[in-house]
Amino acid sequence: MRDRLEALRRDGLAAVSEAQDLDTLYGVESRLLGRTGALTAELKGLGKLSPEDRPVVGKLANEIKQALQGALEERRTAIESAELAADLVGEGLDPSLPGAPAPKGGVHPVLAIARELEDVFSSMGYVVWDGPEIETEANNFDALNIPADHPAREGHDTIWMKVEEGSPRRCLRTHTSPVQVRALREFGAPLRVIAPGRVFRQEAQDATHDHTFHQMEGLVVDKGVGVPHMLHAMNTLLEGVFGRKLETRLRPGFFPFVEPGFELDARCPFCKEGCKVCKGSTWIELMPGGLVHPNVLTAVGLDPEEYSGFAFGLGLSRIAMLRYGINDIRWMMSGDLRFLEQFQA
Ligand code: FA5
Repeated sequence: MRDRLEALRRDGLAAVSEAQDLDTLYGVESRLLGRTGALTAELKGLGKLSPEDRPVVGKLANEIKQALQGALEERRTAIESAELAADLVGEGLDPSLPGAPAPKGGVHPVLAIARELEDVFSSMGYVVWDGPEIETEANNFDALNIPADHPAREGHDTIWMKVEEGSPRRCLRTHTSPVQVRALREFGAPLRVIAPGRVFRQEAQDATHDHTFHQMEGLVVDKGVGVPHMLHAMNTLLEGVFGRKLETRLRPGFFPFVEPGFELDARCPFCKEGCKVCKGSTWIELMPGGLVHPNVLTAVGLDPEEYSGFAFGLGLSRIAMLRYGINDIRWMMSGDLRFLEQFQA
């Protein structure tokens, strides 16, 4: 029996290595190891051996079975790889053909403008800073001199987070102004900073109002800073975006964190006599600003006798509308590819 087993090993391994395709290999496998295969038959005959021979011959038979199984597996992998390689260079495939074009991404119009402005302001020594979108009530309102019962808190139509009872309140930031507070605490004065970012308000939507939109805060605090510095920064910003002077107007505006406060409006580019974008006025409210209120400086530990500053809050989404001639702000956050694909990089 031992001789028969050795012959089985020799012939079996030879048959495996000679097989050129998977069908032949499968035939060899079933002739050797199948239910009626040669080795299976030998294994069945083990019971007839003497108790002394059985373990020795049994061990040999198992070794041969494993050797054959290993060789079969190795040969199967080799044949499969060879078949794949043959397919790849066969008639079916022309590797010199260009592939299917991958869809190209673009930069969202709001991000494109934010990046341009970051370049303009960085070159003037401004730091680009960011804050979290979930903000504390203290930073979003208190440190900005907005009293607890002030209508400005309601006016922002704040979206409040659920917090455990007794914990400080948190909200989705309603403006980028809390980054003024964060940056002043981080860097102290003198400081020049801009902070582009996403803000949220529970707001009825229309062509110029969305519940989620982008602003860019600007802040300069130093000794002897005044309104002319602010106007220079605002005009530099608009020229940076539009590459030319825009027709603008400045009017008084009220924000608890500035004194005096202003509103900078730009002439509506969509009409001459009033439309749904400018709501008939021919002006679009773009950028409020003013001189930093002494209470804000005090809240971050600065002496308002020593330092002064200006801040502005640009409506980035609205600037993008003007720049690209988009007549409805709701396109910006719509995620609609027909809109976005127009802004390929
Ligand atoms: C503010 O948010 C102040 N934090 C701005 C500020 C900063 C004032 C620093 C003074 C000093 P306001 O709520 O007006 O202000 O919003 C600023 C700009 O954001 C607006 O001029 C407008 O361009 C844009 N904006 C306001 N609400 C919306 C909205 N719902 N959708 C799109 N843009 C909006």
